[in-house]
Amino acid sequence: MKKENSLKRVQSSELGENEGKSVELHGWVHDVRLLGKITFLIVGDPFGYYQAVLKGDLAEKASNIPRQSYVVLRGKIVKSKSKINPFEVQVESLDIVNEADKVLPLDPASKVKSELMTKVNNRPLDLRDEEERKIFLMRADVLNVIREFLIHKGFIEVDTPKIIATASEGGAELFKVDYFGKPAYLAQSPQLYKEELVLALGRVFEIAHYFRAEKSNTVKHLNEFMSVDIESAMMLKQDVMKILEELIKYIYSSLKSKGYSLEEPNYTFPIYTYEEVCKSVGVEFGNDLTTDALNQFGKDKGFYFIVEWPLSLKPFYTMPKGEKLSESFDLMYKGLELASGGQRIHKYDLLVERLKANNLDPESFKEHLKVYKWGMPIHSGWGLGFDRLMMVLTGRNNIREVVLYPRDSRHLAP
Ligand code: AMO
Repeated sequence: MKKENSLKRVQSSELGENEGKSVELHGWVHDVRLLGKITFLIVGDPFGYYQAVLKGDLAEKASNIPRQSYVVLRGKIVKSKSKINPFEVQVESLDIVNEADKVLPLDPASKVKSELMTKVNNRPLDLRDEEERKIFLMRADVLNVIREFLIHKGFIEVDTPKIIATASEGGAELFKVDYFGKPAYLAQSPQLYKEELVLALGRVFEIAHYFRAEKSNTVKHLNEFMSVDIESAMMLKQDVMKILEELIKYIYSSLKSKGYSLEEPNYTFPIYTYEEVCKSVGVEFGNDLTTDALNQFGKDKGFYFIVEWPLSLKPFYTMPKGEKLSESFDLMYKGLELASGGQRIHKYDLLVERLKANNLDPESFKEHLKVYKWGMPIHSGWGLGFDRLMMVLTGRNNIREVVLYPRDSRHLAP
């Protein structure tokens, strides 16, 4: 019978506390370095790297291991002069548990970065590169921080359906699905549900994936993206703008205290009206602000708001402000739109009027409209593009760099 191995299994971050002990270590071969009769393996695990020193037959065996192979080492932990870890392993036994192919689609140990789509198409291997892994560890940290902030502010996390019967953001851009012979769609946003839920829950938030069938291939659009949405009863536009600004600042300060190096936005986010932006970049009132116009306007700015958009440019549920304008806002970072929101219509008749003005049939919204006859409160909210926020936090220029498996109109795999 095989004898059970009784050695303690330790990870790269636990070497110091186990100095002088014989232990078992797992990991992937990041690099192989030969020096005379000694082989040095640089081994990685999800928590860092360590150096393993092999002599004699073991040195010979280790010298041919393809990089990225998964190995199990047993040996003694001693102090090291290596830069990657102050401790190293003097190896007594080596199992090559899972040998990697000699030629891999990308080399995570290389200083030269692969093409973006090579990285995306081979994501698990790409993540063995510490720099890439850090982006996604940060993503997880940011999600936790957002939840912490919103829960502290009294928001309740909800989860609403992603297969829906009616469009929430207008008719275009919808992915159609066959729902047992009847047409249905993938949700573009949680808009209608989050508004309905404030009727009784007051403050709600949802963090989820949404789907938009836009064909355009840009560095800031995906067909499946993640959004952080809030909606609150008894709040006006300026109240939810304040929450958004506080949230952004809280994310920066929390990340800093977790050791990320970031420059905090220690300023009050400036507010510009849509009209001011139009005048500044020569866009005619009523036209949408193009990427070029926004890049021009935002080039020397950080975070800022654009408020009072024309009603005609905002979805049907947006509260009008006078004849032509709306109680709406976008949060921008330089030329990039990060979030949009505002006050919503809470009156049944006005909502029906606005649906018609947008060429939408109130009949197909009847399940939603009925809620507005049950004492719908004044309410406001926003949707924050989480992937775009990650672009800003990591300083990456392409949304595909901060999404594990991005979906655009050209790529469905992997
Ligand atoms: P909007 O359509 O502006 O508003 O979307 C909100 C935010 O989501 C992000 N976003 C996207 N990110 C990546 N790829 C896309 N295709 C994409 N589309 C949108 C953007 C955008 O600012 N219901 C409203 C929000 C609200 O008023 O509460 C809505 O969906 O960062």
